[in-house]
Amino acid sequence: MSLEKTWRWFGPGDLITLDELRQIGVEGIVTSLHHIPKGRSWPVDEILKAKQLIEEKGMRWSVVESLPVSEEIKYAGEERDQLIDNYIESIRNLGACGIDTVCYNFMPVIDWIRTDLHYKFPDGTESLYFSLAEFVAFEIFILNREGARDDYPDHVVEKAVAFGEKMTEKQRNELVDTIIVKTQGFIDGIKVDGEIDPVRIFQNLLALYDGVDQTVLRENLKYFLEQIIPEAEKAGVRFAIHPDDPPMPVLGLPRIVSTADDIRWIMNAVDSLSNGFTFCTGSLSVNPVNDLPGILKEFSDKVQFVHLRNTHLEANRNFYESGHISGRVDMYQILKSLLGEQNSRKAHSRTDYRLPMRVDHGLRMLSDFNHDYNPGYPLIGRMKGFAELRGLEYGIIRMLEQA
Ligand code: DNO
Repeated sequence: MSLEKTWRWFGPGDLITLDELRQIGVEGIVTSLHHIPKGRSWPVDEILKAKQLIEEKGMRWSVVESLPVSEEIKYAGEERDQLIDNYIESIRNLGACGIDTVCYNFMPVIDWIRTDLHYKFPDGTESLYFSLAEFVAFEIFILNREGARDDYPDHVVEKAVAFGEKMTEKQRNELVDTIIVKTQGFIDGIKVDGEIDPVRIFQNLLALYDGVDQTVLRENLKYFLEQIIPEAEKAGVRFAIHPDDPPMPVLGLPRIVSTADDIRWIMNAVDSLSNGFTFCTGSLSVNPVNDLPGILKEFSDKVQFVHLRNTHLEANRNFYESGHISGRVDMYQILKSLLGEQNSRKAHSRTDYRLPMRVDHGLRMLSDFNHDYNPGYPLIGRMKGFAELRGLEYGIIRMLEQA
């Protein structure tokens, strides 16, 4: 039995249509109600509208990504309980509509981070790059964050300062646009509307986390899980927390979904199959301490959603995305384990045995250059990854059958 082939689709405004996805062989859609502001509950009629659009095209709404968690829940602001109530209402409504898997994250202030959205390979394709030194320069020279210099190793700060001191106005604007506007705008991250200076928005958000360290953030996550997971169980909805990207503390803030220890802590905080995680190979693989096959082995029964993508790690925690097959992640091993996990769940009569998998990101190539796709989400590059993974999986399944 193959993994369920899913694809992240950004709703009716997506440049890629559901009809096109069907041609590629997509079985299930991963999407969110992007038009509903973060914090509001999702009404049944809105959920059904999206579901119907997808089902009319012969696919199913496999996973919600994301049901965004408001900042107030993460830093325990005054409105936290009200926001959790709204969140629970969304869970009940999703369950009532038959949507059974939800991906979310608990990263303070900023979701995924890249510093270059046009990293060029010699063959003409483009990828996404993260330079820690450039990000630290953003903290020191653009956010003017006190303490940034003390939070990173000296050799990284030196590089950041060398870059920052020579940074032109154009480079500065590009970095702001990349880190705050382009990578966050299309997901459920920071929204920058109109005249407001994105840097100010960012600084104001950061200030709200004053005093939030790893212990506090973990407690806030536990508080949230203790309330939502019992409701998710009742509604028949499984939650899948997404790892931090990149998996390390930044901005002087803790990140608590970066390593095997973190995952263990979260799984123990509330023990339930509804308290699961998204096995995102791309995010986890850029922390050198992470042993992906080991993580998969230890927590395989809690994987509820899979993101497959590969990376290449350089010195100083810099990395770039390297497509799907080649890179740090042993895709053969990972796919083989995931297929084994499905079989074992089936043998144990679990209803959640078929794992939804989406090709995460893709290189920009060929006609992708003629379109303004969301960064990391081009059509042709993702389709190439999709085809590669599908072929690799087919080979593994055949091999297992013959063994
Ligand atoms: C970007 C992704 C994120 C991630 C969400 C999950 O491409 O890494 O959008 O999927 O944070 O909640």
